[in-house]
Amino acid sequence: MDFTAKLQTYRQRAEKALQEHLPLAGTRPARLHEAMRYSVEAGGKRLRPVLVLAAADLFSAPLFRADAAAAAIEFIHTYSLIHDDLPCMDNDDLRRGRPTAHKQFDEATALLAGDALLTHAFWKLAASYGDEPLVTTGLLFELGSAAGSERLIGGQMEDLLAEKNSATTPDELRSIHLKKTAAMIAASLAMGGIVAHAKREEVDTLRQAGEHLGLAFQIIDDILDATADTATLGKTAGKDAKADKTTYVKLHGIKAARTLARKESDAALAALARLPGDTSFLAALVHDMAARNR
Ligand code: GRG
Repeated sequence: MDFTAKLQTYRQRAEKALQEHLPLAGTRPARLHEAMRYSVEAGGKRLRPVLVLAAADLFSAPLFRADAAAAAIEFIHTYSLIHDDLPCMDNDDLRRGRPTAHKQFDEATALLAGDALLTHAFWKLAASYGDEPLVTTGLLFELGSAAGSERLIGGQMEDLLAEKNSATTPDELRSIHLKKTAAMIAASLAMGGIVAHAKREEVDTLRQAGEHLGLAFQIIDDILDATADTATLGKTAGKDAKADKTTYVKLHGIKAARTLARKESDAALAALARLPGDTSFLAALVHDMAARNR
């Protein structure tokens, strides 16, 4: 298996799916649709859509069936980044190597572009899988639960509260990151399985693998914030220490954080090994994310 070539193929497919499912440029109101496209087209690693496609592929779904699900999760992820960057949250100027949406447009437009991407994701799922009501329900359930008040948004709320609480414990931090970061990564793998009609237990295993991968991903994110530079990351580096934020690095130090990341990556690999079929691409992706520098 040529990992780099396969990753490239999935990424290209994800880019096409995003284009196919974004509203056309010039749709009225043009400013709103421009802002939605600006943030989506800024790129990024496309980890979540790649996971949807790779999980669907693992269960031999025709890949075009996974395109709308891959686009939908990236729309939600992008909305969460736009809102996270707003002055009322992280107040950041740089994202995906470009000025953040509220810098490029204005705060109200950025807020609305995020809202619109969030809503658009669910509309696209409902519109794309109408011929398979069980798949539609499964996807809406998975994404709604991952992105809602008990996981992505709840994790963001708890993260904001923890910023002001220097007594955050390692268990509390793990729980925040399970919600804020790992839920969407877990949902990506599960949605690929759902599109491909994987069995319920297999979807559960995909979700478990995703949770561990998501935790490893977040720990690496904390390490990169402390060790990498802004140009490489495409977003402001060193923000956590500046805000004295509770992170894996602050709680455990860089060396122990790396060990924890390895532990979560290993648990993700163990979950993948319980799945049928050739999981070598997903396993290589777990290794690649652990070794990433952005
Ligand atoms: C505002 C509802 C709401 C949620 C915000 C995504 C998020 C939650 C905050 C962004 C800050 C952050 C460090 C989140 C943890 C998840 C994470 C590492 C997001 C960045 O994902 P990448 O690295 O980004 O996959 P790209 O740009 O590559 O897609």
